[in-house]
Amino acid sequence: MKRNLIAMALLLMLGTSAQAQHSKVVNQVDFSHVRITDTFWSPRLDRHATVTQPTCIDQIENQTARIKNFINAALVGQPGVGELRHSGIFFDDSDVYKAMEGMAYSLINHPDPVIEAKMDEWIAYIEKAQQPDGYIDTYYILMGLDKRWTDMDRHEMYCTGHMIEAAVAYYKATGKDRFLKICQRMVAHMQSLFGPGKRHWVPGHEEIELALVKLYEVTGNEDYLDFAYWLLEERGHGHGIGPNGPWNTRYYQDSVPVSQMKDISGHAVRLMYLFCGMADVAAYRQTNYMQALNDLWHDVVDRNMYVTGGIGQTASNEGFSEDYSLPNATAYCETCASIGMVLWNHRMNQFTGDSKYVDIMEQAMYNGVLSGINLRGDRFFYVNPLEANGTHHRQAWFGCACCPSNITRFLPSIGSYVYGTSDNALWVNLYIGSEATVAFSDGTVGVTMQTEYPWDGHVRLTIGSKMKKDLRMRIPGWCKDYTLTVNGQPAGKVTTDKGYAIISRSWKAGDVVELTMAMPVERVSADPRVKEDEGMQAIQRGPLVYCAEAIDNGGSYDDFTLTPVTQFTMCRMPGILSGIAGIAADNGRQTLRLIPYYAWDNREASKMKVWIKEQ
Ligand code: FUB
Ligand code: ZN
Repeated sequence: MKRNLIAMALLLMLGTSAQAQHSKVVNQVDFSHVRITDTFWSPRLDRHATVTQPTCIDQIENQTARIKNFINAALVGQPGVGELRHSGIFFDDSDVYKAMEGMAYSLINHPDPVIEAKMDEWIAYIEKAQQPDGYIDTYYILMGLDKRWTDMDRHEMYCTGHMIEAAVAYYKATGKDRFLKICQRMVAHMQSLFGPGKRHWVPGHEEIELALVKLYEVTGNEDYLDFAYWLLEERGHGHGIGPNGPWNTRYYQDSVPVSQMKDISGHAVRLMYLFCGMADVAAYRQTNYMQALNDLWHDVVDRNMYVTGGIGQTASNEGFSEDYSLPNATAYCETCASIGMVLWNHRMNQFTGDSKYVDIMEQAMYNGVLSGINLRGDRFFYVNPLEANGTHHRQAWFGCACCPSNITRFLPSIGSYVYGTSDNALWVNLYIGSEATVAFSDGTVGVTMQTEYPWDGHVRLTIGSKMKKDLRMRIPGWCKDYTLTVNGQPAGKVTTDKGYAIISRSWKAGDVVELTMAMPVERVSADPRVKEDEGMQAIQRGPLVYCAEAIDNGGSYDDFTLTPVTQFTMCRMPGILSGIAGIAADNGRQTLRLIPYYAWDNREASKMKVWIKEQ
């Protein structure tokens, strides 16, 4: 007892918070139970299935050697086979896996035997390329297995992580476990080399950690969880030395143990995946990770995030620079980093039940992520600046194709972000038309959502069966005024908690909840410490950030100034840019026409800016 008191006093003196296992407050309703039926998203998912996915498959299979690498890797060492070399970048396997993850999600909204057969075909190539000891990475199989596991930044575990994510998605979508077994053999190989009492290893690019937790969750094998935890704990102890000498520990997020991280640094995508892995492990192990992530969230969001939800200011490190330094024209804002923001903030919401994380998730999703793909679905941005001179355009593919393959896996996964459950409540996080089957420990409930969001703030939710749960509807941070009704009558006693409006009652089949959120045009100012945005404002409506393109504005593009009397008119334009709501800003002398940021660079080349001069 006395010893405990001394230990507690020491902890208090050191200011170290006690370790804890953090149960999730909100559980995800998995994509496999949510069918999207939405006026904004469904056409995008259709285009994903008919254009984006075939584009990625074609790039992976025909235009580049990504599948060929697997086929060739299976031939290495076979009698009569000459020298074979790897083609492309050393982590190109990850694009195959990310595309496969997207194909698996896509099967929910677009069941397609051809896509499932394509996945089976690719899984067979992967299986054949897998080495007898379980190793699979086409770069090293083709370039020399003697060199494998010699360079911590060569992404072997990164590729494995993406393979696991694809296999888990495929298993959930189809019930088939062949791909999972390939992953399990590779992980067993890694566990034979690395771990307590074996070799140290600090993956240069995080990803494996979050994937191992997914593998644990579908298999129940705690060894995967232990391995994920061990890999996280390897950081910050000087183990991450590559063959060419000490690496830049801040770039690799390896300068202090992860639970002691106080500020963000380095490569933005790596950091997001690290934070996801930390949150995932925190659900099952005693750690300080959630306390650390809470502080780190403020460092990302309050000091280093663009209004589009994009992160990563500089190209040189594909990541962070100085706090409050947010240049617009040279913003990096990699599409993958915005996807990382969605993944991480979703997890933060699950642990806290706080809607401020969904606000950021939504901000990144509707702006920084969506801008990463054109409206036709066949061109991609890697870098998403907030100002452009007319020469920055989306491309069909990239040598380093992390962003196209990330967006093709992200889009069809959106079903996983809409709803949540806890013992006592159904949570509605995103307003996306959908039909869901939500499982609680005491039964399942069907839910239908109809909405014109993000163009309109009206949402209609129909409960499909008896339900004795609270209904928690997220009130977005941007929303200052809303009404809630049940079956056409005022909802009665509505309490609020952490950004959710809560209706407690016994629900019966057919009950209809209507949420109406006022969605005026808002003028947004940056933190005064952001010098690049001084004297300027951005325009936002609902979750969408707007921008001006020169092609819509003639002389107003350069001259227009927002004045105190500027009036805004919103106008639905069904035929323009796949149907948008445009905004006209009228200061009495000139008019500036604005379109959603995600829709820029879909017409002829044009200058673009998000921040507009203010008087
Ligand atoms: O290194 C793998 C991926 O390629 C990173 O996440 C991206 O930033 C790009 O460098
Ligand atoms: Zn990327």
